[in-house]
Amino acid sequence: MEISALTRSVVKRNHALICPDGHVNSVIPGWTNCTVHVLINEQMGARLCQTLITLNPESIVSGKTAASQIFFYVIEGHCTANGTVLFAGQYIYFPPGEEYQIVQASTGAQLLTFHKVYEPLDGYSTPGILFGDSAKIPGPAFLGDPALRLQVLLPEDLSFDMAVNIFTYDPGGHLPFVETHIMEHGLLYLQGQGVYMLDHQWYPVKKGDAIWMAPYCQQWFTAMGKEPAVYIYYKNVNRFPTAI
Ligand code: UGY
Ligand code: MN
Repeated sequence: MEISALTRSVVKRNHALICPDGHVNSVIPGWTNCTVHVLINEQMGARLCQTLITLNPESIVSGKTAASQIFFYVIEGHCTANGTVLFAGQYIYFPPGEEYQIVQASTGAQLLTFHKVYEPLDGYSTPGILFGDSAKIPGPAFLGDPALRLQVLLPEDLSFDMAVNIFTYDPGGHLPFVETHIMEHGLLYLQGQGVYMLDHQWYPVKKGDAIWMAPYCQQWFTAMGKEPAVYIYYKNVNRFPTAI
């Protein structure tokens, strides 16, 4: 029998692991007939928001982006976003001030969102709405290791202040060193399993788990099991690092 008083989820000062067993629904105005789990937000100390939305044919996810841009990624099933049909692995990015509407979803379709307040940059215009397909994004070896592949889903130009990447690790593949960096991450496992080291604590992780890493949360991962481990993650990029 499962013991309901146990979970792998933790919420710490500079990182969190949120596993599906702890999910509780939120009601979001404008997002109707769907189930929403807010996995990461500023209440934790984060400067991004990450949600997981489960849809059905009656679902409507609509609104207008305000200060924050929103990135939607289809994890499973299909839906129609601003008139374009999106299948698993496809995504749409909305900059601030844009109306979005997601309808006609398949039963059980799942969407991941990343939200970040947009920081304009002198000399660069705000990006436009962007559709993409992860199947068409190349996945070169990461730092020369063919066991790790990194796909970069958003253009790497300075008008963007956030990156969304998909990282694939063959079993046994691992980050080449413990990362210690200013950038923050929000992450969702799409496949497989492994062990994450966060701030010198070790966590077994698997498909469906979400992780928040604050700036300077030390991080390392190794993939285990019989299939590649895959996660999609957010990173703030391309802006001046300090107000000092
Ligand atoms: O982009 C990154 O910082 C990435 N290598 N971090 C991570 O996967 N934890
Ligand atoms: Mn990192």
